Amino acid sequence: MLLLLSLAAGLALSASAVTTEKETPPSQESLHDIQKKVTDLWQNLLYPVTPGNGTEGMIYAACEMKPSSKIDADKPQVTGQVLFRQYYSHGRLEAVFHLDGFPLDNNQSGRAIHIHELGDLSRGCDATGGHYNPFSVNHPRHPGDFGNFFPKEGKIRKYKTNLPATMLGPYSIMGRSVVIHEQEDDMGKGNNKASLENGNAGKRLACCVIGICSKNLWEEKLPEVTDKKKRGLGKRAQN
Ligand SMILES: [Cu+2]
Ligand SMILES: [Zn+2]
Repeated sequence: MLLLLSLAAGLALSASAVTTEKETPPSQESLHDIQKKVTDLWQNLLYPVTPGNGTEGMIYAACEMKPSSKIDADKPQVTGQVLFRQYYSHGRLEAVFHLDGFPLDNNQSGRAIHIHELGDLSRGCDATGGHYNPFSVNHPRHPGDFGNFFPKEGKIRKYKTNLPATMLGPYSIMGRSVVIHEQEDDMGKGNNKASLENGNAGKRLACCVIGICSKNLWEEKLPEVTDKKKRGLGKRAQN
């Protein structure tokens, strides 16, 4: 009898708990908790990089630049790396551009660098598609529109922070490509259709696919691109 009574009481309690749940909208805390669980799920699905494995919650990616097989031999043969890193789960993307193979003349035009939609290098850089444009906006508001880079002594050495692209979640740039163009990006001011799609940056000199990496390359290249004295650029601000 006692057992029956306690069972009945238990049922009544759980019934009232169900009723309360139905009537109360989810709290801010539980919404935040759900959001975190979804982000963690993405993280676990996409990256084998988790806090505690020596990266301190930072996610690293590398893109090993190779000249397009379709580019003429007299054009710059660009090699080097574009490196990315981002704190999980709410950090902003940072990038290191460490590229070689440009003419030694310092008065050459700027070179556009973008993230393109596809990580397919099968036809030189032509199979990488257009600019990665997950939100259907005009150039230069695509997340991977990095603007123009001006080589010095044949090199690009550049560190950028607070970039709008991301390595996390459904709009991750992982597995997509980075493309460097022969010409300067008109930043959407060219008064034609192509300007709002790709900045009229011309031929694709070189490209690469963005992939997960360890922190080793960052530790190697970051001091080199941030140490301006070592690069002989003095105090002059550079794009
Ligand atoms: Cu491009
Ligand atoms: Zn663009």
